[in-house]
Amino acid sequence: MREHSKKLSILLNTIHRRVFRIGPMFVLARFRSCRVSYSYLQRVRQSADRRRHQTPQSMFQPLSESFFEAIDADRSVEELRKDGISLHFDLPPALVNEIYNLACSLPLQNSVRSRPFFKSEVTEGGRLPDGQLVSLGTAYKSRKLQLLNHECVSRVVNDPVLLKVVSGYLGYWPKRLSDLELYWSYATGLSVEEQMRQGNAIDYHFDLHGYNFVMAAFYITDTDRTSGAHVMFKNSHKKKTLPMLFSYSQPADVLRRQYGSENETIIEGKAGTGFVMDNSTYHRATTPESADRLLLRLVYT
Ligand SMILES: O=C(O)CCC(=O)C(=O)O
Ligand SMILES: [Fe+2]
Repeated sequence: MREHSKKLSILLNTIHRRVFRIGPMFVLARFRSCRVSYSYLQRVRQSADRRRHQTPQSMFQPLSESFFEAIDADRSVEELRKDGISLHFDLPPALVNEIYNLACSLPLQNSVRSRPFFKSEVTEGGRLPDGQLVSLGTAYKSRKLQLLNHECVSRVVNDPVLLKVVSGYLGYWPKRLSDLELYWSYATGLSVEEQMRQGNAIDYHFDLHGYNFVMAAFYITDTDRTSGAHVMFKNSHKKKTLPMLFSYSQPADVLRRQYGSENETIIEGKAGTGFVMDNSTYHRATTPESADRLLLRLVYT
């Protein structure tokens, strides 16, 4: 019975994590063809607005300077189309420091704990002073857009080159962020089941965030395969089988057969390392073992 309720709790947590707005989107956005049609409609709508001198409804204000001047936006969009990922969106150390300090100063939350806590209270192994082990700690978990009030975050969100890549890939000017997260993944030694129950996405899955969406993610701490690196399958934004389209996660061996093990890509890098990814690809976090990981993650829709 306990085993049953534990499994149910993992399932509910997974659904909660992945499903933002239940509705037709929940079915339609799984199909690439629907996402492409949605892009087309948005593009038509936005050009009609422009003809009427109306600016598209959007929460983004591109800044004049970019952190990513070295990025060739067209090439990056091509990489996203082909592989589902584009690398080298790296943040400068001073900004990484600011974001790190922000994550140390904000109250953190976790889905299995009602009381917020601070980074300074978490000791080795993800242990809080009352003995509870936490595998995740998210800033502003219930009102994540509040992160935009912090310039170090809003400067990344409104980066002109990033927005150019995002709009180039989506095919229209993004309207809003469907997710904005700054979170620690702690090296706890907790079981896979418990980490998943706490919301750590360590199983291969694809996300659904509205009819069309794309993610940018930045490591704020040095991250390698022992400290929570993100892993994804290149090309897996295409060619999902019907059973894949209608399930949450898939075992690695199924994905290796479908997309080729040479496409399983682990993203490692120093603090600041960033990438843009179509998060309809199969992807997952890995369990941090040697160090805690801090990640800033934006999903544009
Ligand atoms: O933490 C990560 O690296 C992945 C997170 C993720 O895939 C998700 O929250 O859907
Ligand atoms: Fe995900």
